[in-house]
Amino acid sequence: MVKDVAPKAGLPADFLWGFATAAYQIEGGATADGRRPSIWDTFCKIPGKIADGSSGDVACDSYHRMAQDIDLLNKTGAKAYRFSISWSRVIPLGGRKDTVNKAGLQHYVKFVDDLLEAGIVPMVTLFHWDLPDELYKRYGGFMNKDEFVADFANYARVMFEALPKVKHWITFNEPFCSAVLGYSVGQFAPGHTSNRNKSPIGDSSTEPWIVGHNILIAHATAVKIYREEFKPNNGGEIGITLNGDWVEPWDPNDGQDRIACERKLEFSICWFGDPVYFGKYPDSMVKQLGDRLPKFTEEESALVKGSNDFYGMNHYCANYIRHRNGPADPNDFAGNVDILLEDKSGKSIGPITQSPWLRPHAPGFRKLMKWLSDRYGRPKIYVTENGTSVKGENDLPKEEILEDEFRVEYFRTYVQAMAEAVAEDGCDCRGYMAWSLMDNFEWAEGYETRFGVTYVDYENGQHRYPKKSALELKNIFDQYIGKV
Ligand code: GBH
Repeated sequence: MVKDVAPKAGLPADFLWGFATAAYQIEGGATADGRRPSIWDTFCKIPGKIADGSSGDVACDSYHRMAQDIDLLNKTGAKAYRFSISWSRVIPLGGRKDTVNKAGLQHYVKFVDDLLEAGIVPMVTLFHWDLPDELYKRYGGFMNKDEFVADFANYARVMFEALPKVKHWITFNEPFCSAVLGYSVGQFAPGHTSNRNKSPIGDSSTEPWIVGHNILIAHATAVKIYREEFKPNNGGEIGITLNGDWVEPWDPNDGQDRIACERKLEFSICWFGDPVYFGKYPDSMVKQLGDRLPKFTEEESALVKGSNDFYGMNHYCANYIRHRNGPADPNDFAGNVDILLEDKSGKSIGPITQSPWLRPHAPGFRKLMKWLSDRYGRPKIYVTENGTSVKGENDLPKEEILEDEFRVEYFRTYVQAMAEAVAEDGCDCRGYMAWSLMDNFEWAEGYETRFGVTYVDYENGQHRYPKKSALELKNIFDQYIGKV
């Protein structure tokens, strides 16, 4: 018998940790200083799309509370802050021939200066789902490759130029969600789907694949611009953030379920990851989707291949995967599998939360980090999101919300799993941003689902109250940092 030894766990001394947010989820100020609508402003106006009928019009009012948010970050001990830019605040109509809004741009220049002054490292996402609405109306947004790529490139250049002090750039957050939730399921803006009960327009069998392809080209174009025109002087780094949850077979004794797990990872993560690291789509996707999956021209493939200085990893949970028999439905986007929360014996993958898709399963974090590290040749990884909602949290009195032991336990176990991936498995993980700094607009779920380490009192002037988890993260990281 081998004696059980606790796994080694540690993180490098210069490990960057902090919190993440996104512009539309926290800023509010929807029409302040010349901002124009994004596709999310428009989507929120359609009755039935957002659970509580809300929008990001006011949200956490962060546009007017920069100093408060920085104070909050300081209270937590965070070393870094990941936030996103509202494209239609900076270029209200969005396009390369449209005017740049000085006031909108200046807001971010000042915010970056103030963060740095407070000793907090900014990590900036250029695109977290809020496409300028005008670009959608003008030419179909993501669906129009030439126009979209050129307009994104212009916007990216404007931001690189304006924020030379930013050293960590993320092009796109979770392109999977823009493509699948926006153009297949229809749950996110702009709400395209083949389901005619939900939308008069959309083709779930083709559009998500075109959108994903065009986002990859836009990402790689922005990276090329950064590397050629800005990196030599500014010395920063740039990458894309991909969502990805871990997978376990529904029936561990069924070889087909085990193969289905790999296929599910390929459809959700490698759809974007393989082009970025290998210049091509995974074989499983080519096989299932045939001509519906766009082909990279040689030039595109060369452009996209190698377009990451780091891998941005968003990770929340795990699922059980069951293979399906027979040919895949033309609208399938998961690799012809069922995504389940319970295995064959009825065991849940983890405890229930407020989010139907999210059940914590910390061992999956270590396994996925290792899986990614192996597949992509041990890239430098930043965890750009990780966090949880809490079942029924919104219905509790404030004093109880502030004692969010469930969230604290989530962070304890997930950070431990990450520290094991580094110390035991040799993963090159250099940073971690918890989702989220504060409760915010949780997209189609509105404000009922809270992901924050800070309670935001929406009824009473958007006041912020740190929960237990806000203050606990520093203690958690202190245990591991410098121990590897
Ligand atoms: C993140 O995405 C977002 O970046 C952030 O803005 C958001 O607030 C946060 O998480 C919390 O939700 O079953 O195939 O349809 C969430 C990750 C990825 C969760 C896709 C739901 C559904 C996959 N999402 N997933 S599928």
